[in-house]
Amino acid sequence: MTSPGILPSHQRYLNGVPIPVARKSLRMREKYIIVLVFLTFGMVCFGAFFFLPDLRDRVTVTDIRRQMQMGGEEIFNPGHNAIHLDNHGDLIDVHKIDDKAKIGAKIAEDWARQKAIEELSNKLQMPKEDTLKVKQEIEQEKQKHKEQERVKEMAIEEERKKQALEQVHKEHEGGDGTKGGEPSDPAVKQKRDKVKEMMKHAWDNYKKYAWGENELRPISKKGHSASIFGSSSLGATIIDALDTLYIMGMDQEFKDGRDWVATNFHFEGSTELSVFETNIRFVGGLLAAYALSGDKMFKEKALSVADKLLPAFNTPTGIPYAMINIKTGSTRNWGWASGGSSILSELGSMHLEWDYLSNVTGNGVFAEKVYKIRNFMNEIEKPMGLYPNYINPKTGKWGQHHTAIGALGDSFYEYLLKMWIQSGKTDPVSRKMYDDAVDAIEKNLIKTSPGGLKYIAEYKSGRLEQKLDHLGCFSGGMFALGSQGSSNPQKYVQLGADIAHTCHESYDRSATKLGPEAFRFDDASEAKAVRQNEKYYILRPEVLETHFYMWRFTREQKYRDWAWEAVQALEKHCRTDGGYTGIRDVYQENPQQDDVQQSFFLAETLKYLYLIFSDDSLLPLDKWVFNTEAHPFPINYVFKSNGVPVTVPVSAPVPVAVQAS
Ligand code: DMJ
Repeated sequence: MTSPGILPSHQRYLNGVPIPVARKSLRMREKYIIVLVFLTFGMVCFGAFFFLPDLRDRVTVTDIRRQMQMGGEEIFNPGHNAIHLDNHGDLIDVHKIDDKAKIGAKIAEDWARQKAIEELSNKLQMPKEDTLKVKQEIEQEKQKHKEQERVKEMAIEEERKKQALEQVHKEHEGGDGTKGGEPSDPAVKQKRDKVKEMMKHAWDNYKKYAWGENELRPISKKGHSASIFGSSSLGATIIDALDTLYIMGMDQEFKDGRDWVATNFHFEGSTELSVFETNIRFVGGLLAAYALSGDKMFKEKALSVADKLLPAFNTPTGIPYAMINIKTGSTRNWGWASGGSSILSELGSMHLEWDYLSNVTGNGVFAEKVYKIRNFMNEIEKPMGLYPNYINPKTGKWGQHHTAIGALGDSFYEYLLKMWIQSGKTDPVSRKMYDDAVDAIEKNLIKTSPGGLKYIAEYKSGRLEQKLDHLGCFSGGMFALGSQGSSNPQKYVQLGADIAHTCHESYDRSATKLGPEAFRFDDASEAKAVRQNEKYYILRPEVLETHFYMWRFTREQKYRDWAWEAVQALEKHCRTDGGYTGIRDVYQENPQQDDVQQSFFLAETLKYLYLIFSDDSLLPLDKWVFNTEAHPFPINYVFKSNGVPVTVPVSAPVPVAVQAS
């Protein structure tokens, strides 16, 4: 018998009948084809073994998110440690080893499962299919139970966070140091009562003539609003005044203000307003009212305001724009600010409010924004160690090299120090930034006039301007406050005292005993305004703020005396029967009045005066830190990403890699 062969061969025919051909071996071509078929088969098996995904261990979106949350270099460089050397020093790919092991484990697991079902069905004397069904039902039950356990655990975790938050709130809200502080000396008490009466006069008239408006025109006896507040009546004076009313024990007034906020304050419908002013006055005022009273309504309102400001931070650097339209969310900077730059004092005065807000709401988005700014400003190169007043939020490059501790710069420095204080002095980054900034200011800007007055000059594109703003007078208090934790406390209390003295001189050298908006140190005059447009006084607090800190740090009577001089001057030149007004020229015996009662007069000026004549137990400085609008926040709140406040600083987000020139 001949074998038919597995492949076609050349058939021969005789008279049309095929002749059977017997062949001993295959032809060459046939051999090649057979080899090729085996090779292909081998490769398919090889490919399946090494490259088919293991369906059981599929990677999910949740896995990816978890990986990203865990952070680490491997997110961006996943293969960086996948290649290892084996015992012989040859390269091996650990992923392949891993795959093999997984396949092996899966086969073993399937086999074990089969076996277990067989054993079980033998025991139960059931057919295999039924045993399988029972097993599946048991599995489903187990899954259900697991899910219920997971939900339970989540609820317990949520409860734990809530309780932790509430515990921290309890420790900080209300309670000691938020009321009282009555001085034992009756003469001092009398002065304090006078300040309280001034507050009542300012408040009552606002309530009578401008309730719900932003500010009061005390002479025209009607409402007033500056462009910083946008187009709506947002009750700026009410919100700025709440905490002052609270600490003064003006309970009915506080309640009236509280009820207005609860029913009428809706942060919407307004057009374009200042991100900075809205933050320091509204977010700050509402949060302080919450911190003092524990009334959660204030916290909710603060959150509603801050939420609307968020789009201002959508810049490549995280540095916010100055203005925001809260209807449309559109943002912009002022053209006059070095070609559309953001302003140092504004971008740097968000931290205290937003960090605290994140802590009391458990929503980390606010803290993340301000840490991003803080880190960016830390990383950026500073000309001569100084921070210029302007920076472009898109490119991260400095604008005009103009540095000042007064207007445009002031509260940036204040917040560096206070971030550290707010953290319970545990945040070394902010402290170092503050110390370095003060070093650079000392080296480059602090001068002494021929008459012996210390002041902080302004640096403007290569030259010094011998001028100090009223706004810059806050720095005396800041230096004293920063003396704690510095390498030379005595030196900084002294610097604070020197600035306090100079600023007091600017008051004392005027006819009204109130200080001008800015004063110069030229040959002809010292601590006096020279230009007409620098001679006004608009009820600003900064000089009294410094007297307050100096009083607390030194106990020197002169600070109380200087504060009292200011009370008398305010009563003489600024009090009207419809409230308090600013004046146009401090050097005139009978100055013209500007007919505006600024909201910060109630928030800051009267608060600092009241505190100067109070005992230290009212808002003690180791428990409270004031924002730049004098709104007090509790110390020791530091944001942590799980929403639970702790007393150690968060490791802040990495700054974006934009460099300034
Ligand atoms: C207040 O709104 C704040 O103190 C701010 O930091 C600077 N200007 C005014 C008061 O002068």
